[in-house]
Amino acid sequence: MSAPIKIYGDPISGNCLKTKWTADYSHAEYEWIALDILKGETRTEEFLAINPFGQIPAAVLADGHVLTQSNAIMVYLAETSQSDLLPDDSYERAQVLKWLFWEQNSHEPYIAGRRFRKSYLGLADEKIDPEWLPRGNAALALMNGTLKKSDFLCGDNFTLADIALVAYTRVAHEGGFDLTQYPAVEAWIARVETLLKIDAVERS
Ligand SMILES: N[C@@H](CCC(=O)N[C@@H](CS)C(=O)NCC(=O)O)C(=O)O
Repeated sequence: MSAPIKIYGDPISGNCLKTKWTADYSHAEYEWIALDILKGETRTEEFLAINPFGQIPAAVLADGHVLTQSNAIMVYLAETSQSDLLPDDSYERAQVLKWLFWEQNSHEPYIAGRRFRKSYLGLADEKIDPEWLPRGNAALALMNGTLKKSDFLCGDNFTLADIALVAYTRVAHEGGFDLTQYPAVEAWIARVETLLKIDAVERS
């Protein structure tokens, strides 16, 4: 029997959790190898030999190939499992990919970026790019508009888009975002947490 996939990750990172939740939901066999970002464990010689970019998540497949970028790992896990997280229809599949690209381009840089600087580096607001708050809020408003019309980002079906976006959205308050302004997003977070069987985050 081939060795399971190894996933290097840190649970403080939404990018890493996306891959873990996709693997769990898809019943993929994998080994989670915990690294501590704050202790610099992604920059050791040993880890740089796996991912020269020094970032997690990183997956080492059974054949030894290395796969990086959270959303690429999620796609791989969905495609190699029996899960229905990635539709077969080309248009519907492209809709899921659209949200994955948007997440990395227009959501994660601002929402995860502010969260890391405020909650993990302890930086004051003045030390954080002032554009990030309005840009993060614009992303949340766009999601709220979509989720007023459907239960999930791609309509009635739960897909990789929801896993990718929920990771940092559910902890956006740690970056100074007020999720109560986005009730459709809050309701969707609860739906997705239930499907993923993960505990709700305390936001009060
Ligand atoms: N676009 C990449 C981002 C990866 C990334 O920024 N990883 C962060 C954690 S979220 C990291 O490894 N930081 C540690 C470092 O740069 O040393 C992805 O989606 O996987």
